[in-house]
Amino acid sequence: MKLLVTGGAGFIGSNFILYMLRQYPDVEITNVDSLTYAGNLENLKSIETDPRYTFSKTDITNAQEIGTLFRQGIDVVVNFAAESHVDRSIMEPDVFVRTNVLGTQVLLDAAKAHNVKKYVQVSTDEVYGSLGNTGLFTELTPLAPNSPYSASKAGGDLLVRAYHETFGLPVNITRCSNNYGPYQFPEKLIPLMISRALNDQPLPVYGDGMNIRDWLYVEDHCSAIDLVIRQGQNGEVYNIGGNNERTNIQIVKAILKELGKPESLITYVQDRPGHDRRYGIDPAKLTQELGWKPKHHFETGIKETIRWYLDHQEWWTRIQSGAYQDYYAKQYGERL
Ligand code: NAD
Ligand code: TDX
Repeated sequence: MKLLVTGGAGFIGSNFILYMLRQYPDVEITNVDSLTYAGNLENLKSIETDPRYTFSKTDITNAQEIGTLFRQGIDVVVNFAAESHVDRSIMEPDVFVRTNVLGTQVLLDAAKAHNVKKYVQVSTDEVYGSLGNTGLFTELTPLAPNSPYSASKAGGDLLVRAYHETFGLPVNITRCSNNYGPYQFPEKLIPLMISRALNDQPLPVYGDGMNIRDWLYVEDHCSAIDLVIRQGQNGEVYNIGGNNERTNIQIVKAILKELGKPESLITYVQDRPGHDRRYGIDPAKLTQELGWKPKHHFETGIKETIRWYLDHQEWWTRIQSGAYQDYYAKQYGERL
């Protein structure tokens, strides 16, 4: 199988490439990534000389270069490439629309022109908006995105759907809940809190800390995508989640406890505008129709993740410089 993975230098994409190369001796992977602030080839150091793996520094909005890459013959496309951080989307929505909407359309056109056997769009539960205290997102929940990030992801999803309906492109859309695990950029809740706690810096908790996210270990997301590639019914959407809802403050306190750091580091800061209150995924379609089962329990997964960040301090301290710092100054000003 010749696989074209976009965004493979990011958090989930790099975990997915490592997972697929471990799983399948005969897979060939081309990783297409423009290396934005979130792309880090260090994540893939262990396989950079693997003959089954090729990297191309290419922007998915560049139709000409994308066309050239598809001409080598591609069986399956998995599109992870995206601007992925909600807070950044509030500051600069335009780059989100460019990559997440226009980039998706460029990939769909190339997939159509070159008759790929499967196109998988890696999307998010955030396209469904926010839940109240009860209920879960199913694949039939109407799209109601609340941030420029989730709106741009929903825009991409709608194009994917349209290319199936109009051109018969063999697509799937996956919508996963919040991921955690190795190589997650330290702007996202869990690695941000781990890295700041280790440096005895205040931990910025938005609003009242009672927003709920549904957490899944990244490798379980990868195994679900692998299954969708092989067994997903064309045109179908699959929700991915491990029934693991936690409030943000629970997560932050668990990290502090594990690291032996005081709760006095917790600092409540102004809420994120448009902050979704609760996400919760109903994964029944994936578990019942395709037989997917997550392997990792949160209690052990979070401990392993904290251990990984402790063992890889160089990885995240190198990231925490330059543009990353400028972004934090803009985001929090003098508050931290
Ligand atoms: P990430 O920000 O860590 O990685 C994104 C990658 O895409 C980076 O390597 C970046 O360089 C690359 N990229 C960005 N713009 C590009 C462009 N124009 N052309 C080529 N490459 C480009 O993101 P992530 O957390 O790994 O998320 C991957 C995908 O999974 C995204 O589509 C995201 O919406 C989705 N998702 C993420 C989560 C989560 O919890 N992180 C949950 C559900 C779905
Ligand atoms: O400093 C923080 N303080 C805080 O309280 C940060 C960065 C976050 N939060 C809160 C906001 C959210 O309720 O923690 C929760 C998780 O925040 P993020 O890590 O920014 O993730 P979220 O906004 O839930 O989106 C993530 O999951 C869905 C990914 O970033 C998306 O790419 C994915 O689609």
